[in-house]
Amino acid sequence: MTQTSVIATHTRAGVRTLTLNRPDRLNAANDELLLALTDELRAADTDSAVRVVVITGAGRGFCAGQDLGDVSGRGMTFTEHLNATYNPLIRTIRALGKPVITAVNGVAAGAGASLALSGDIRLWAQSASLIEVFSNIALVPDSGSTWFLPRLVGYHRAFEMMALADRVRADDALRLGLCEQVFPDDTFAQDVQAYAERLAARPANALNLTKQALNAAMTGTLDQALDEEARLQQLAGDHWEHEEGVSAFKEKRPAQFVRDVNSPDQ
Ligand code: LHQ
Repeated sequence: MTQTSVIATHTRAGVRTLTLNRPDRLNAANDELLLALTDELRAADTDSAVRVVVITGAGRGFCAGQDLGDVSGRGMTFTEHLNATYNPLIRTIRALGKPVITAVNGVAAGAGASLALSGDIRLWAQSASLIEVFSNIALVPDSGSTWFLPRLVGYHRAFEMMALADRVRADDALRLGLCEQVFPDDTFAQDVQAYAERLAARPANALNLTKQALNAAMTGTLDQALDEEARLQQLAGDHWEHEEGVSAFKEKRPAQFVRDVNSPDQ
């Protein structure tokens, strides 16, 4: 376990867990936290021992959005602040060459809600909730909420959530497609780790290319998606993982997609 003041980090079985660590403030984000989290994500991306990244929160909150008591960003305009901190963080998550799980252990509000939605996989504790809280302080949803949310729930429900800032609880979040799984509070950390380890055993190169394909398809046409699939499929098919998957199928055994991290082609 390594620890800066704001992000606690530990790695187990190919899973790097980054824990937002300002529990007294429900992990509300200041610049230090946002920049440290972005740095940790970039480090995880280039570390061959890491196959999956988990972002979660310490204590009873996931992230309460911008720390409203911290004025460190206020030497800048709102636009400059977003461009310097939140936007690079969200872009880093979406571009990361490894799956990112947002493990939403408690309330996710404002930019914290955007962060919760930004993962490739979203796992919630039963007591977690999400609030598009921005309009309570007469701001516009940011950090990607205006992009993520209508794609998940449609324009009208997204607008309602943003305009009224009602709390969405886990059962509704699952029904609305804001998360993939809900786990009991008392086993949440273990359940997330087990889920992440299952993902870590999957073919890392193929998942990276799948993420690239889906990201491109989210903003493109069918023609573009077909071309991109054809391009990326070549990269997948040329990789040892594909050969291993086919061999395992023929030999009627489980595929072994995890090799020694020191292996040159890993
Ligand atoms: C907090 C916070 C917080 C500081 C709880 N700050 N202390 C981007 C760029 C530039 C500028 C502006 O914004 C943005 C993006 C954004 O994220 S804007 C949205 C900012 N976030 C909010 O407005 C959320 C404010 N918090 C809340 O509405 C509630 O705390 C929620 C609904 C999250 C949780 O409610 P409760 O479970 O009832 O907890 P609580 O309110 O009692 O909070 C516990 C403590 O955490 C409390 O401190 P205290 O010393 O009284 O125990 C809060 O003051 C503190 N806290 N959020 N964002």
